Amino acid sequence: MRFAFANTESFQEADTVVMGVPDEGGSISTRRGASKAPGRMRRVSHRRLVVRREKATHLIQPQRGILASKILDYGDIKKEAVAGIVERVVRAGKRPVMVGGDHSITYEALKGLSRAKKGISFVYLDAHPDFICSKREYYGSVVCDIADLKNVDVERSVEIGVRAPELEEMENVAARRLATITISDLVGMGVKEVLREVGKRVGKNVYLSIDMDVVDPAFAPGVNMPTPGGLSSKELIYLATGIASGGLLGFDVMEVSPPYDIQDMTSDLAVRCLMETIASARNAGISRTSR
Ligand SMILES: [Mn+2]
Repeated sequence: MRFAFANTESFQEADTVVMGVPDEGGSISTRRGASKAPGRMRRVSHRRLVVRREKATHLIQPQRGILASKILDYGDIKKEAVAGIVERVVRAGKRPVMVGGDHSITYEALKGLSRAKKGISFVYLDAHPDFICSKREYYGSVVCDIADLKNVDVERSVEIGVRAPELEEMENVAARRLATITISDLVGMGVKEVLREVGKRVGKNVYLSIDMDVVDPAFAPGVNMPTPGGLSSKELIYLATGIASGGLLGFDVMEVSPPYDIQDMTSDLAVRCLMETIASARNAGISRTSR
């Protein structure tokens, strides 16, 4: 099964390449299930983004205009293959979109991206900084791992929605001068001002990573690390589409855990966020020849 919004089978024709990465080997949580997310999200997309009427099917369109993107669902791939495929997709002038799986997959994506592009900024939506450096290459060290990649510019990157940092993470954030817009900053600023701040901070090659635990458990209970006091569904979509419309190299949606979900509401939101973000993404930073 493919995502309901996939509308081409041709790599050549696609401008967006979506891949599932059903892997949670980088998670040390006792809550298992993130590897089930890509499959579940595809099924949910057919229930929630498709209207059936008199034998015909109609795809639900995004909020802003019609879905003009040519989207290939590449299917599920192994975590070890992510970096290579992302590199190939980006070099072909297309936008890679990863669906996890646990958050450590983001490091693999950035690894591939950083082989093809320079001056990469990341925008990281997460309840947690994921900036542990005393243990590496797991879902708690993602930002420490990607900060070490050449071509990733930490000082022109930003974390949004943080509300549950460990002491070590606060020290690492400060030491590496990573801008952080906590959830209370966001409440004070409003989402529109957050987007303005992001626009001022990031360079032209932007990668967006979404940990679904950035959303409040009231809207997204089916995650690895539910943390109260998070974004609403509409704030998530407003932020993700706003960031995307400024130009996006690629993005990911991680950490949905279907076994902990309630009537697929987290998968449903994640799928909606995928479709809306793809639809809003502008081609800035993407060209078939530049590197
Ligand atoms: Mn995370």
